[in-house]
Amino acid sequence: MNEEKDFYLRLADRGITRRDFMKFCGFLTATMGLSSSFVPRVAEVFAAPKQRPPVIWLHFAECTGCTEATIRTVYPYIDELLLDTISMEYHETIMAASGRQAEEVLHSAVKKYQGKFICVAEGAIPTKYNGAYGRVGGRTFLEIGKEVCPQAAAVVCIGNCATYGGVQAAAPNPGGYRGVGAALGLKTVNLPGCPPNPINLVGTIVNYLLMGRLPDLDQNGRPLFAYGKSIHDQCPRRGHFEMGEFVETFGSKEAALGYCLYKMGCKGPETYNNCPIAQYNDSTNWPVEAGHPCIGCSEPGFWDTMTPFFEEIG
Ligand code: FSX
Ligand code: SF4
Ligand code: F3S
Repeated sequence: MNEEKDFYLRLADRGITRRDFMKFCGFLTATMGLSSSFVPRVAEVFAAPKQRPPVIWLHFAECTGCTEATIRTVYPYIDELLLDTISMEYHETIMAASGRQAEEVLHSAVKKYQGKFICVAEGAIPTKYNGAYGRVGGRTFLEIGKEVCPQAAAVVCIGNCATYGGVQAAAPNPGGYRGVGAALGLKTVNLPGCPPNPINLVGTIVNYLLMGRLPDLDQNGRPLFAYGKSIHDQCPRRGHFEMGEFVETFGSKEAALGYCLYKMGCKGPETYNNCPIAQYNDSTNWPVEAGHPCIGCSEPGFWDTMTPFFEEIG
């Protein structure tokens, strides 16, 4: 009880009211596909966590946009909620240690939490030339991945790069970049997007803490709660698609009227993600709503299968 009281006091210090927090929990519960009766239990995961799972976050070949998306959210301070709920043992972007000291932190965290930690992997792994295209601390990404990932309780890949290779794996892909699961021959939970929506990482972790297991996945390793429906099937412009009302030039009257972006190359019919519902930047907007076609950033094979971005699906 005291722990819960302290939690709400800490939130108040950050300018978050209990009401704001419950609103966020309601949003998260709905995103996870759970009924509203779960809201108090979801709140409890943050306010009085029964366990704080150790997390080791690895960076491979990427732009760090996934980390940025997760730690830069402003409302309702998902980053702080997340860091209060898990125990981040290793994360190169936010840790104070560097160089040899950082290597030691990784080594001892893997040893201490063997079989118990969640490994969050960000970025693709180069597989050609013994992985020579990417190194940290003198070791290749491939070596690091092979050592750390099989020792985790679960590997959660964040972003299209870690899940399916992303831009690194685009043709001609000289380094032989692959997603982490394919590069290491492991089954992973995949949270694609370029960048992915941090709410889906939070939902996956809360699901784990609440139900004691990882969420149900589709055939591409993506949690069904977030990636179970196509963008097209959830799109507010869908009525225009059905009516044959299309944008054919950016800046046109049709664009201003919010017509369908199919003819501008929208890949929404072939892309599975919850962007229209969860939205980005604290639920203010998402690509199609902002007038840009979906470029298919949460699908396997993005970029190659989704380019040219501005041409109609063939
Ligand atoms: Fe990839 Fe993450 Fe795209 Fe970047 O770091 S999913 S390049 S926006 O963000 O890995
Ligand atoms: Fe479908 Fe894209 Fe048109 Fe929306 S804008 S209805 S996702 S084709
Ligand atoms: Fe990506 Fe399409 Fe959503 S481009 S962010 S899956 S709308």
